[in-house]
Amino acid sequence: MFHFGEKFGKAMLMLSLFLLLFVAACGNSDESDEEGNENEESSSNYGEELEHTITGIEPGAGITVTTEKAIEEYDSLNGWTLEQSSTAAMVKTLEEAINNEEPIIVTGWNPHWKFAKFDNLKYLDDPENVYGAEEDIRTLARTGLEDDKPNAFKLLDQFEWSVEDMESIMYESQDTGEDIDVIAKQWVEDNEDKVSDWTDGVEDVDGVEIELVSTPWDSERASSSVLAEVMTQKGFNVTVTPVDVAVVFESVSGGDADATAAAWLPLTHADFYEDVKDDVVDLGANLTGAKIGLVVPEYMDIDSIEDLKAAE
Ligand code: PBE
Repeated sequence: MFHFGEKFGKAMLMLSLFLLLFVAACGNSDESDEEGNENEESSSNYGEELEHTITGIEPGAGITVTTEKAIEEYDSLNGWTLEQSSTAAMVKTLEEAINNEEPIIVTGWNPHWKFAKFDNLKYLDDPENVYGAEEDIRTLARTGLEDDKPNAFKLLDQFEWSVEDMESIMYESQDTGEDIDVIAKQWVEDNEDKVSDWTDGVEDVDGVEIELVSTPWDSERASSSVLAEVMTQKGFNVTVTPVDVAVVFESVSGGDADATAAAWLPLTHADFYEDVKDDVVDLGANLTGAKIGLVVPEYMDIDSIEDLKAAE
């Protein structure tokens, strides 16, 4: 009994020592794993958490096409997908993620009120320059417009304003719930100086028809509404039709529409523009300093598209 007891005791001692070492070893390896993740692969989990999905907007948008290019261009975006839906759905998903401090990557742009509503957003660096640094919003006219409707052409050519001008309309509409059209009319009334530069040398007309094409985003609803109001005051009979980006370029180059003030270049609408550039008249930028790219909340621990990890 005694011997057995002694042996049993020793065995128990060995067992508990073994267990102690085993547990300690496990604990240790857990810790070093976590540390390893934090130090070397801090961003690797976002891909898994997001199921390698970027939250996008409408299929017909320039930024959708550009983001498909980014996915091809960046090794770090290998195996990622762009989920296309609508701008409203993107903003809703973004808001939910921010409320829960969860990671999210959206296709984003300025001017847009999301940067005012959520003050913690940042663009991811784009070292391959797929999205470019700054975009212009240009006015394009159909060939022949200058001869057919010289006063319309002159006004469209002279139309230019700033990011702040455009945003003031977008923000106010967002804050008050009032339609962009109504706010744009008020903006025209309040900004006589700018408007008189646009209409300088433009003669009043009597019901000349003008067909503008535009896109359905708030930025372009603001510019088209302002232009339509100013042209209406000069006596034009203005129609604004919001269409897909592809249709904007087709209809101006084909002569079905007179002009658009909604061309984001040099990159956002590059593919659409390339196809028609010899068949449209480029009236230059009506706004400079626009931007597109991949946008994330600041609490995400990444700064560049290259910080993301390809899907395995
Ligand atoms: N946007 C806003 C549009 C143009 C205006 C950047 C979403 C796009 O075509 O991507």
